[in-house]
Amino acid sequence: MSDSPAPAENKIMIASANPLFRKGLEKMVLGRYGKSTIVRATTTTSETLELMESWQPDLVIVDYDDKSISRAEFLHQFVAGDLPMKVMLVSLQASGAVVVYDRRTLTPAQAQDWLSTPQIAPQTEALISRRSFSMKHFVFAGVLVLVLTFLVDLLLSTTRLLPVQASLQAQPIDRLFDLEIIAISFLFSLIVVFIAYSLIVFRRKPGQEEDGAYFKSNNPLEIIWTIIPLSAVIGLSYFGAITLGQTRQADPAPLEIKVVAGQWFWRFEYPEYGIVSDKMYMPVDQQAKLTLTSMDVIHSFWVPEFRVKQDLLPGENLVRELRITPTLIGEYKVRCAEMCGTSHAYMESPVIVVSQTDFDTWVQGELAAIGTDPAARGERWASTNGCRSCHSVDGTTSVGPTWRGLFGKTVELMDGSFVVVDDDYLYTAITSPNTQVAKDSIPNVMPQTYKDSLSDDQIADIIAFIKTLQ
Ligand code: HEC
Ligand SMILES: [Cu+2]
Repeated sequence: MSDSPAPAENKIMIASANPLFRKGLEKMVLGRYGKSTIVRATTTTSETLELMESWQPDLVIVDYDDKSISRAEFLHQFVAGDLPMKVMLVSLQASGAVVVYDRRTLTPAQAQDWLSTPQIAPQTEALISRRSFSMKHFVFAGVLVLVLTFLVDLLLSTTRLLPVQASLQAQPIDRLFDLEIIAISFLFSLIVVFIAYSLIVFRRKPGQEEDGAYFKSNNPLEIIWTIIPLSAVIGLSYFGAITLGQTRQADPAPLEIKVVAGQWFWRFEYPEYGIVSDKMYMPVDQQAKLTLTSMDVIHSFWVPEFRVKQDLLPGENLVRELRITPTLIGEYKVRCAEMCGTSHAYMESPVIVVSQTDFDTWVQGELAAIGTDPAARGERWASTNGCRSCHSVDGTTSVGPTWRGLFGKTVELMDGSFVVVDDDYLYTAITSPNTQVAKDSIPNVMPQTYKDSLSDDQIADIIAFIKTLQ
């Protein structure tokens, strides 16, 4: 509205079917121009046209949002007349936008604007310039996303997230990791850049009261943001399946190793050589075919440097297989990657990758050790079968009773009877642990499976070993 203190107009007509609009404007106009101004209001097209003709107002204020005043008819009469008159279009929906037309200067283009465009003419231009302005924002933010993706990827791939790569099977897995790290860097950058950009560039500046535009739906955008993630997920599962296939490729002549896990030990058997060990020795560059099984609960075989991982399940029909071709000589550790009880965290054993010659030397050494006296063999069986994780040989009590001084001792059983520990007692205690349980011991903790997994010779060797612990 004009700021001039003495307006030429004194006959003002307000055309709107909306009573709030009429009342509000009338109050404003009277308050501003004083009692000398006459205000009249109309509510329909015909009423408006008639009064415009008969009363000849100086200024007509039209409610632009009101569809009950026909714009075409009104404009026709306004352009056709020749008495000086001003028209003010007020749109409350378009944030109170106001356009003023003067009968003497109204051009056909202006009339066209008014009739066809939903927005008032000067705003259309602003809208167009705002749109190219927002394209500029997208291009700029897009470049920032790419730069940040590159930097985050660089950071993630130079910080050593993964331990050294020590097997053939690790190579395709690491390629998949590389791909995923790029995807992670991109998604991270996409979100962070757009949030930070909006917070900084589109923050509310002082004096700015407008809300942003409201979008209800955008089909192309929704189709795009469904198709892109869908194809990304399908693509990743495709690469995942290929990678899985590559890690399972079988060599014709692998070294067979039987891996047995139990609470809480690992046992490695080499059937080709008749060796049982609590350390896993592997010759470099030769594929090992591991067959894995558990004596009690579910465990999981995981050497991070080899990348591959496999659960060990109890039960003969649930034996699992894993192929590993070590490529780097060194000492690693297998750890249990499945929560399996109180000592789960300590369920680690050495995994030693050596040259073929060193492997042969180790095999010879193991075979020689088996040949010596029974007690020495028994000591080996006790450690390779995990007895030592529950029984100490130095007198300290751990999960089970110590073996020190056990042979020849008089033991009080749960039923109150007394027995002297001899060969028979030990044999029964190993093969059927719940038959005779010492008074202050807990039944059902010691595995019940040694009767099947140990030969009678091995049990005799262990008993010979226990006898030496006096
Ligand atoms: C998970 C822990 C655990 C493992 C592994 C384990 N034991 Fe035991 N063992 C026990 C517990 C607990 C007892 C006492 C309760 C019982 O007799 O069942 C026990 C009792 C025994 C006894 C009788 C001791 C006594 O004082 O009466 C002998 C002998 C024995 N174990 C030998 C072995 C041998 C040999 C192995 C390996 C082949 C082995 N244990 C593995 C927990 C274990
Ligand atoms: Cu475990």
